[in-house]
Amino acid sequence: MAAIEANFDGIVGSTHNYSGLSFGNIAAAGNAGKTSNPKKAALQGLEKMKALFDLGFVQGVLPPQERPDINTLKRLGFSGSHQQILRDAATKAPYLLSTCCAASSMWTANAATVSPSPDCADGKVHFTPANLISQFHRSQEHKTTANILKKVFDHPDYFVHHSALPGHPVYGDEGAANHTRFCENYSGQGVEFFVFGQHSTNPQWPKPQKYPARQTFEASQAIARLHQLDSKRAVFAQQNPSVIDQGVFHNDVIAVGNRQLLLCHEQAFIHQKKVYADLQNALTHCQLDIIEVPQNIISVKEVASSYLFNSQILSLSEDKSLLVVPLECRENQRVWRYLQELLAANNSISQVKVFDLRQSMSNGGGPACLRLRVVLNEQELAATHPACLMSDALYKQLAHWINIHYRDELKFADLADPQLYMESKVALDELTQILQLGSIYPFQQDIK
Ligand code: SUG
Repeated sequence: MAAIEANFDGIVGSTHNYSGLSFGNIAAAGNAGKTSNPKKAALQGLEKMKALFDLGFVQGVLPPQERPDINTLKRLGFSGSHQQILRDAATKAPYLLSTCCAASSMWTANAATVSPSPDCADGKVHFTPANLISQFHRSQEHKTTANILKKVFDHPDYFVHHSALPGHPVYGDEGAANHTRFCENYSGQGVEFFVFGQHSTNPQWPKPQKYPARQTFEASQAIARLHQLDSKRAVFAQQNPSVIDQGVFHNDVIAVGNRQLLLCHEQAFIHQKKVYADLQNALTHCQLDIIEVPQNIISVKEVASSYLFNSQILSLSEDKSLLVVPLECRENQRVWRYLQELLAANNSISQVKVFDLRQSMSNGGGPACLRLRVVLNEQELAATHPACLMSDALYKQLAHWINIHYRDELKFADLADPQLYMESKVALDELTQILQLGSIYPFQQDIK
């Protein structure tokens, strides 16, 4: 049966702001305190979705989360009306208010790890929401993410939903940002590639010194077990700790792969040549095509600022691919020159498309961060919630919805504005109607 790769992008939430919450994420730290534009952020994301839909790709949308997250503030000891909780948090614990307002669920590459049905022993698509425990503001996402994924992929014959891994540092999991799949065709069995930042239970293994390694070996192994992967077709590699210390906080900031192609920096992994050999050994049916970018052509520093590898590789045909890159790649002369050379060389990347995703990029999220890849065969696609699949009509509805409900300026002081909280609830309630998702948010369940 034919299969395709669908990309489910996160809709940016109405509280999108720059709070500098993610230690080790250089863009987020550098933009802390700046005024954000949630409307622009959401529209920039939507334009990318629509452009890829217009090119014929299957494009899905995933809704944002309930923010401000009053329930978490309550769990942390704030009480009273929502007005009082927001005011108290803003004055007594501003950091907590920021964490409970982050719109970080927009980066759906961190929503879950997904294994397509040909890879799993039971022949079903497996989903494990990422616990995201490395950053407090993101550790609140997985429960709602699980609710959403269960609604969008809701058929026991085709989809299996696991709980997030235990919330302990040994099992730190950041989802598909550290997971890539190689295959000859989407419909056949593939090789799943897990990249971890540290081995938690064995102190002998190298670790970054400055910034956290968010994904653990133990988490990646647990996911491979849960998803019933064939051990001969699952490859585990360690991310180079020195690049984590230079701001490469996820593997998808320094490597991207699709089908037979791996595009990565020469310093992406420990024992890089062995990683290539392991992947090729596992990929028995076809030749792995590796494009390795040397440090003297593009440095790790430029990797972290341009997000060249946080690109999307989309299959245009059997042997041609489109590379979707952020505007920052065109603004960096060396990166842009490299991309022109890549296009001129006779390899599978035949087109490059540039998107302005500056609002998301300023928090360290590029094109690839904004999407969760789900490989689906015809039956699985037919069983996927249709109201979350992009269409001309949905695009118009979402653009209208964003224009009506989103602000075009947000500063820290606005996060405590009770009006923002009400606006966000009204908008999300309407969105669940547009996407026909029923009640997915805590505030909707409270009302029942
Ligand atoms: O987890 N930034 C996100 C960016 C995630 C990018 N995702 C991938 N590489 N797949 C993070 O660090 C910043 C929020 C703030 O500081 O306000 C933030 O959460």
